[in-house]
Formats: sequence, C-alpha cells, structure tokens
Amino acid sequence: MEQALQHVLQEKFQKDLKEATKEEMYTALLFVTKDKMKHMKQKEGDRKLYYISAEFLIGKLLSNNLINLGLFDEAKEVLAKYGFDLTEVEEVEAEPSLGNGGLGRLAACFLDSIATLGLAGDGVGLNYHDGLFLQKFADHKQREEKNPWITEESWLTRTDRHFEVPFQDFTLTSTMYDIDVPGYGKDTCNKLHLFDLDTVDESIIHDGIQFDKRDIPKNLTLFLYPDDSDEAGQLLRIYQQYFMVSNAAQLILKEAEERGVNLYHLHEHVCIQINDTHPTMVIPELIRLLTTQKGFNMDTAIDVVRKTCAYTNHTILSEALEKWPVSYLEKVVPHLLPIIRELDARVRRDFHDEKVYIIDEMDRVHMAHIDIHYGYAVNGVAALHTEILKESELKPFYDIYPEKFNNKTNGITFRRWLVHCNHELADYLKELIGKDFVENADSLEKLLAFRDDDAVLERLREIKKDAKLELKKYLKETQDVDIDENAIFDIQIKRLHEYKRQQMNALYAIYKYKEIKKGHLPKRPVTMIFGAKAAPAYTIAKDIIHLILCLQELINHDPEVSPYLRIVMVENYNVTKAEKLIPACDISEQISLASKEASGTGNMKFMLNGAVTLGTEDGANVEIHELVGDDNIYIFGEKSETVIDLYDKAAYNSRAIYESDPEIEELVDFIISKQMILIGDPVNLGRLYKEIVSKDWFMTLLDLKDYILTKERMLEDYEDEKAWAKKMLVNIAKAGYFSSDRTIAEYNQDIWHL
Ligand code: T68
Repeated sequence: MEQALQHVLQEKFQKDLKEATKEEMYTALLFVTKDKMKHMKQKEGDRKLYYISAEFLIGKLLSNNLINLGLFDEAKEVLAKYGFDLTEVEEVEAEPSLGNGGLGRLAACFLDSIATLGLAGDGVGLNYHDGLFLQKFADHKQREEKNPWITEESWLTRTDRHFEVPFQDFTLTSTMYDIDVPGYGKDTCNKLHLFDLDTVDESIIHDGIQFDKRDIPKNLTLFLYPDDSDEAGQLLRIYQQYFMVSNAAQLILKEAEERGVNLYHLHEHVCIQINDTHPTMVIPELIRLLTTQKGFNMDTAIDVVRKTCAYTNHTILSEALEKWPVSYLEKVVPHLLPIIRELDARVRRDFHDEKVYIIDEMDRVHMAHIDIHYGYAVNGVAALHTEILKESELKPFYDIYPEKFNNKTNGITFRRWLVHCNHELADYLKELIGKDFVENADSLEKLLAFRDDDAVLERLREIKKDAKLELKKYLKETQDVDIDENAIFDIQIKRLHEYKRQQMNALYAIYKYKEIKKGHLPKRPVTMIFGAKAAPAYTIAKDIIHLILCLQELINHDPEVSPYLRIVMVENYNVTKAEKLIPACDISEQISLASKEASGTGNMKFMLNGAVTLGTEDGANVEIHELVGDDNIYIFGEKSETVIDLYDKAAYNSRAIYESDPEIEELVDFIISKQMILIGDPVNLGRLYKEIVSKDWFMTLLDLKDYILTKERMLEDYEDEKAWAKKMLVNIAKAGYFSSDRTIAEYNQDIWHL
C-alpha cells in the first residue's frame, strides 16, 4: 500500500507521501483501489442477473471499497504514518447522489450483497451529472441548487460500449460508464453500468436547477427525476426511462451473444430485476429487439421475456404508480406502442376485468400491469406490504397469478451501516463475539448472552456517547449549531412526505415547547433532529420544512426553553450525513401512517446501531417488533386494517377531531400563532394549517395523542440507564435478520436462481 501510494503520488503530482495534500492523497487512494479492482473478474455463472434501476444511491465509495477489499486497516495505518486521518481524506470525495431515498439506497445495498455472496449480477442505470439537487436553507425555506459530483478522477470508468437509442425525432448514441462493485472478502468484482450521453451540457442549468426541459440531447442525464409536475417534465422522464432500458436491453443481448447463449434460451442464462416501474419499458423493448432484429415471432419473444423478467413493487401510494398517457409514449417512443397494444390485447382476450388491463379507458398505460402480466415474479418489500398488495392493491392480479407473488423483506449492508459508519461499535462487537457477523449477520445474536452483563451495557452506552460527541463536533463544523451530548437524541431522517408524518413530530415539538413554557421541565434535555429533502414541486412538503425551520428558530432562541429542547434540521440530508447521524441516535422515529410505508430501511440502520424505535405498526417496523418484543420497541397508533377501513369508507374527518379536542386544537393553532407568523411566512404556515385541519390525508391527528404519550413514556424510560442499554443491546443483537445478505440470498433462492 505504501509503495503503491508513493508511486501514484510521484507519477501524478511529483510528490512524496510526506508532501501530499489531502486531495492528492485521496486521488492516490482512488487510483490504487481502482487498479486493484481492475484485475478482478466477475464470477462465472450460468445465469446472470441485471438489476435495472433508475436510482443507485451508492454514497461515497472509498472506505467501503477499502473495507470490502480488506485494505482498510492497512490504508489507515500508512496514512497515519504520514500524518493523515483517513476519515478526513475521505471528506474530499463528492457523494454521488444518484437516488432519492430508500429505493435507490436499497439498490446500492443489494449490489454490495450480490457481490459479497459471490453472485454474478450487475446494476444498470443512468449517470446523472447532477443527481438529486443540493438542498440549502434560506429564509427558513428549502432552496434547490445543482449538485455536480463527477470530478476528473472518480470511480467512473469510461468504457468503449456505445449503443444507438432510437426516439421519434432522433437517435442518440450512448456511452457506458462502469463503477466496480467488490464483494466483502471476495476476489471477484461486479459492475454498476451507468449510461450517459456525450452531448449533455451542464451549462444550460440556470437559477438553481432550471433548464430547458425540451432539449433532450443536452439535458437527458443532467438530473435525477427532474420536476415532473408538467408535461415537459413527464416527457423527459419517459426519455430517460427509455434511454436506460434500451441500453440495458442491448447490453443484455450483446453480453448473452458474447457468452454464446442461444437467445431462444435467454431466460436460462439471464434474469432481469425491474426495480419499481421505472424500468418497465425493458419488457416491450426486449420484445421489439427480439422480433425485429433476432428473427423471433411474437409468441416466442413474449414467452422468453416473460421468463426473464421479475418486478419489485415499492409503494402502494397510487400517485406513485406510474401511468403514462398513450399520447406521451406516442411522442417519444412510437415504435413501442404496437407492442404495448399487442400486450394489452392479449390481456383483454384472456381476462375480462378492466382492472387488469394495461391500457385503461382514459388511454393511460399502467406500467405495473405490464410487469405483472409479462414477468414471472412480483415481490413486495416487507411482510405487511406484500400482504396489502395481495389483499387489496393488487388483489385482481393475485387472484390470477398467486404463484408469482412473494415477499422479500428489505435489508441493509452491514459493511456500510455498521463496519464503516460505526467503527467503535463494530470493533467492540468483534472483540465480544468475533468478526463473523460482518458476513454472517445472524451471529449478532451471540450478543444476547451479555444482556445482563453490566460492563457490556456500560460500554455500549459509552460508545453511544462517543458517537453523539462526534455528531456534535460535525454539526458545529458544518452547520455551526450547538447540541448537548447529554441530551436524548431523537432523530427523524428520510424524504419529506406527508405519509411519513414529519408534521406529527413537529406537533410534538410544539407540545414540548408549551410544556416547558408552563414549567413542566423534562428530566433530561431532548434534541430533536430532522433531515429531509422535499420534491421541488411538492408544496405541502416544503411547507412542513418551513414549519420545522421556524420552530427551530423559535425554540433554539428561547432562553427558557432551549436548555431543555432543541431542534436541528440538517441541511442537505444525504448518505454521508446519515452515516454520521445514525450511530448517534437514541430514539429512531418511524412514524408513518400504518399501511403507507412499504418497508423502510432507515429503521433497520438505526436498530443495528443501538437506537430504540418509536414507530407505528407499518412496513418492516412490524417485523422489528416481532423480533425484539414489546419491551424493546415503542409502538403506537392505529393499525393498518383500521386505516385501510377508514379510507375505504371515507370515514376520516380531521376537522371533527380538531374541533372536539381542545388539546389538539391548541397545538395545531400554534402553527399560525403570532409568534410563528413573526418568524415565518404566513402563506406557507396558513396553507399547512388549513391542510391539517380540513384534509389531513395521512391522518396525523388520528395518532397524535398516542404518539405524544408514547414518546413521553420513552423519555421517562431513558432515565433507567441500565434498562435502556439492555434495549440497545437487544436491538443490535436482533438486527441480523435485516442484513441485505439475507434478503439477496432469498431473492436468489426464490426468484433469480443464479
Ligand atoms: C421506498 N420507495 C419506500 N421510492 O417508500 C420504502 N418512488 O418504504 C422502502 O423501504 C424503499 O422504497 C425500499 O424498498 C422509494 O424510495 C422512490 O424513491 C421513488 C422515486 C421515484 C418515483 C417513485
């Protein structure tokens, strides 16, 4: 390592290890690591997986690659010898923000696990130059800025693969870039293939993240999901999706032919996982290529494709289920329409239920319906979610194809979410139970033997305290905020969405503020930490951010209150910030309206790092609850059956709750109180107030009181330090089930058969 670094520094910068800057040292590490991976091959296998996804939220790669290659300790030592701190050197790396949230991060965890299990599987996606926008706060509001992450030297390697992608008005030539994906402790390496266009022009971006949405050759891979609130935005999304899948389909066929595969047996050698509906057009595209270029007839092409593709559903929110107007597809990819119409005609011939048609009476194409009819497997991402798909959202399909439906409860990679982000805890666990858990997550259960060991419990608390101190330092340096490491850290970090109910947590802050004002002081201070980006066109989500930022201003500057309660909204929440926040958390907020959060994966990361969940019976919280038992989780709120019933009967009435309960009324009214209006914008606060009182689509007021009571009980319980440390221990010990290695082993066993 020392020689290799020395060599790069000499060659590239004519410098010695002693003289290098942090930036140069980072580049040297990048080169050495990339060079090592260049010589690693993909494991040979009969069947190869292509995981197609519009998002891969991979995060920074240096440490993770070093860990997986077994080079981390050595690199750290060499750097230390020359006065460098690896953590600081890593700060140089820009985070590739190629995803929105859970779905994209899941894809990244999956790539890590696929490689670690030694399976042949590559990711396929797009190389967005600016990824997701950079969030800035100004006037207590979110501003969006561009977020370029590609530097001259990066993990991307330009390849000489190019494909022609035909659109209605022009044909574009793609370039494929690769990022290596090494498995932990393996000598093989998979790839993430990211397609791009050489003509993309970052200089067309102006005023934050504005650009001409119609200039496709210049804008196609500029941003991850640009604002799709208008027609131009939606058309751009279709351009992006088709570009992604046409490249994927051409790559898959080319690699199959290079491997000598008889395309009539494609399904025996290739498997395609469609991550949500964004890559659905790969189905008609493959059928088009097989019939127009490879001599297949329609029946055979459909049959082969059906046996090749599998689909994962990540949401039941109907607004997130893609339905493209036929007229839009006509404008962008008219050559796919005859195929889509043929697929629809076959469905109409076989089934007489319009709920399962592909093209509806409003002439919209239901992308998920294509996946379900013309794929061989459909999975949800947590037990409850899959049950809801089978019993309500996708029931008509489940009735037709019960054998296609299966559950794959999500997971997270322990390499990033424990070994990398929480060295101190990982090292201590290795000392206690051996290092086996890094690859064999179930062995974390060995920790249970220490549940009554005072020294172990004490050490777990110390480790938590250290992580809190680290976070305190980080927030001071990056955002100039002061927090108290002796406070309870209560954290909600995830995309801003009404169903995730950050607004309910904000109403708790109002409750606590008022209590403290009345002289009811908590035994120990509480620090409420939020991190969330709102989609640029999602008005109410932005209003909720405004509410939180105004509360932060009010509470942190009130000398009577701030010694007991603080609010911190972390700017530009991303993977890198998650890695700092999660180890420091005491209370993990997982408070979505039951039935709405398909799984959640943040809940798993927090648990693994010894936080205790405050949550509803939703998504994977249900499974966490089953694993840790009633004593080690705090569950509140209505259950999913009740919620679904309320929706079915249209029986929820937030105004009735508001008007009949003076305590709730007082909290909600505070949003538009004089003090708040003095700080904030009456338009935003007024709109949010009105939304909650007169609509409250995600039933905040329904669960508010139970939430407050449960959180108060949790704060009380925290004071029994030993009992709390035991809860931490049980959570860590039981987190093994949520390793993405387990999830991927199940995908392979039940769906992929690699
Ligand atoms: C998330 N979905 C689920 N979607 O919300 C979460 N959607 O419960 C689950 O744990 C996670 O997927 C992994 O399964 C998303 O993150 C998106 O980001 C998204 C993006 C574009 C369009 C629709």
